[in-house]
Amino acid sequence: MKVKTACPIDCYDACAFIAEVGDDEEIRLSGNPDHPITRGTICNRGRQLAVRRNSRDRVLHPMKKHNGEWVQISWEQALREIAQEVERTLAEVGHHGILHYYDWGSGGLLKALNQRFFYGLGGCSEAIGSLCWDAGLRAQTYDFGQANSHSPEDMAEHAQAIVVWGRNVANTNVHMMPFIRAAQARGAKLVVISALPQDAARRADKVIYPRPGTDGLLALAALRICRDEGWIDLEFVRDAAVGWEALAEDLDRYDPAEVARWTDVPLHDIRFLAELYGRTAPVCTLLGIGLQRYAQGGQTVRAIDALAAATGHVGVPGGGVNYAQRQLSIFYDEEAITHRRRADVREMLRPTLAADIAQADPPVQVMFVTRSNPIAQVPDASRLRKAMEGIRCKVVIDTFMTATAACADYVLPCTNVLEEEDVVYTTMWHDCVSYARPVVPPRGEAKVDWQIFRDLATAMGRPEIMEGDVDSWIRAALRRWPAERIEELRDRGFVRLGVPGVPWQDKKFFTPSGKFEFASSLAVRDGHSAVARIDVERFPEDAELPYTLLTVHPRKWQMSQRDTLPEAREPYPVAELGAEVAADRGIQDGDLVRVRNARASVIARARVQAEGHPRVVRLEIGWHGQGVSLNDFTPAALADFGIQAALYDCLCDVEKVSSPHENARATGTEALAGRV
Ligand SMILES: Nc1nc2c(c(=O)[nH]1)N[C@H]1C(S)=C(S)[C@@H](COP(=O)(O)OP(=O)(O)OC[C@H]3O[C@@H](n4cnc5c(=O)[nH]c(N)nc54)[C@H](O)[C@@H]3O)O[C@H]1N2
Ligand SMILES: Nc1nc2c(c(=O)[nH]1)N[C@H]1C(S)=C(S)[C@@H](COP(=O)(O)OP(=O)(O)OC[C@H]3O[C@@H](n4cnc5c(=O)[nH]c(N)nc54)[C@H](O)[C@@H]3O)O[C@H]1N2
Ligand SMILES: [Mo]
Repeated sequence: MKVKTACPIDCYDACAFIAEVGDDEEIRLSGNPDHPITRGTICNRGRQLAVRRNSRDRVLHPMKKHNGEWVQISWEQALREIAQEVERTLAEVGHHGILHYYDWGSGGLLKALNQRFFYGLGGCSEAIGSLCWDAGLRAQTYDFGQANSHSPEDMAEHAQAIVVWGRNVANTNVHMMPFIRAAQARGAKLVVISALPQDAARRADKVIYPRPGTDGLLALAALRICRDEGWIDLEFVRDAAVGWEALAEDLDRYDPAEVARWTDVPLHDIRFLAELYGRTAPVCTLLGIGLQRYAQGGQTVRAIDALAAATGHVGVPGGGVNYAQRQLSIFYDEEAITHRRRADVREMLRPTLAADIAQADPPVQVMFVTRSNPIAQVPDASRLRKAMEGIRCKVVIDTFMTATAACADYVLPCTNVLEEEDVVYTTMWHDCVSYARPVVPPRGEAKVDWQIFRDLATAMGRPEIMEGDVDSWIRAALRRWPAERIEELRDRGFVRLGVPGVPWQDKKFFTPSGKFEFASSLAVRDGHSAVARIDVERFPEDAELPYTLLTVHPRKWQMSQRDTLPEAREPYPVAELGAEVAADRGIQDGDLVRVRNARASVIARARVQAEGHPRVVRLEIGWHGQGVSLNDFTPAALADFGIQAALYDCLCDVEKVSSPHENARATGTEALAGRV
């Protein structure tokens, strides 16, 4: 039997699946070949969803922690006890005493119904802001009015050069690669600018490895060269933009020779970049999320926007500064199913969650976690562990006993996407949306999230909060769609919404001036400089911690969702070390090393990298073991714009601890490593 369904993973690509079910509910997932973007191929993360569905380690029953041990309980008991905890909290401190922490572990539209339960109680405390991409979104809001991307086909057909700037395309956005290859086959050049070595660099005509967090300087120095050489699109800056003069004057701050020293990018490469943007047309920039996870991450994105805009690559086929795809929000009405506007919500910030919980008045008495694994993903995670200890009742809804679930009092088993009906609507890139339908029945006693909240509402005598059914909710949230389109979505398994493939072609922007804003009035309103500005004083320096630790997205799995992979059983994570780190510390491939900073330390297996910035250490996020989450290393600091965690402003040191031979005898890694 073949079923059309969809991948709900938080990702650029958002694949449409074909699922084939064999004996014993064995499931084989492949890509839907009709999908115009993902074209029948899927990645290992997608395939793992079938393995996760059938995994032995999956949580199949409601669990309660009793004297530190997990015991299986009935749904009836779980719901009754949790309902009592919620009611007690409402009576003692009111709805702000209930915290709902969620993220985008599933991109199903109906997952928003989780929020509806809490809004239906009158409100709650809720985590807002982003561990992901908010500084960059805000930067593009200042410049363009909204973060819009070109269609992949437009890039493939028209770009003369593609600059992959801080996006790990070959791993985090795999379906971009065929479009890049198509452009290259036409003769387009590929340039990769990355702090870390990247698979896509093998296909590149040019690779630049800047010091982490300094790309804004690089962009502004290149723009200064363009200004001095007269490589500016004068028509664009005069007719379609405001503030070019102010920025042009400000560029005097960025002497290319000095910038070369700060960024570790040779002067001739800064010149190369200037020539590329100044003298090639059109240039398509594919901007990643990584480079805005710094104290000046928002300014960095503005600097790159400015470079591309001033040299004439905005609003033209084959151009664009492609960071996110916000043209799609008009198609969905989440409010219609969540009713958030009626609720009284106390906001806490994802990047500083531990401190916000610790300071909360009234205090948080009950915490719910859905679609997320914050102990693995929130910066300075050990503080969050402590903050959670102070919360009377913690409920985690998930399919596995995650690092966060381990800190909970109740774990409630939810369905895997292959057991659900939903509209999967989150993509960070293209304009397709997919339909998920049940391929197999729920395993064990698992229930879909909305059903868990409906049952909880019923246990509280408040069933009206979760009134409705799948069909009526989908029609309400998609109420702006013609009815035929919903039918098409169900029949084909996906639809293409059809947004402009070349945003801003009419040179009308969503900014207050209606133009591209090199000088932004909204930035000034928010307390920032009017024009993109990078301040070298704000780059972190610490003589004791000479290297930058980048805890980036894993190649083979999605964030912490690695339970079904062999890596999950490895006692040591792999630390990829830049060439200077290895040379300074006398480390060779395969050595066991200690990576440490003031917050944490971990024993890792070294892999020395010839490529990449030489003073960078890479650990793939989502690993946990030795009593640590890799986010024990990261600071709970905010980036400049929006509400964004500056996760990559993280310094560290590395030392060799023993040879691989001693590894076999290395016992008690807990004693060697841990939270400091
Ligand atoms: N395989 C896989 N794919 C994923 C995910 C996953 O977990 N695994 N997660 C999904 C999600 S949630 C997201 S947000 C996206 C993220 O997708 P990406 O933006 O591609 O990945 P990140 O891990 O956020 O950022 C890492 C990249 O940023 C670069 N980088 C870091 N700092 C700098 C810098 O200062 N300058 C420059 N030039 N480059 C820098 C690194 O070299 C690396 O290539 O991926 C999605 N896709
Ligand atoms: N140090 C560091 N930290 C980071 C990042 C980084 O690059 N470095 N990246 C950040 C980014 S970009 C992001 S997006 C966040 C991601 O943060 P999270 O979204 O918390 O990441 P995951 O580890 O994927 O955890 C998702 C959890 O949701 C569960 N889940 C999946 N589907 C469902 C469902 O339908 N219902 C329920 N109830 N649960 C479900 C999964 O089993 C998994 O345990 O992490 C951020 N944290
Ligand atoms: Mo993300």
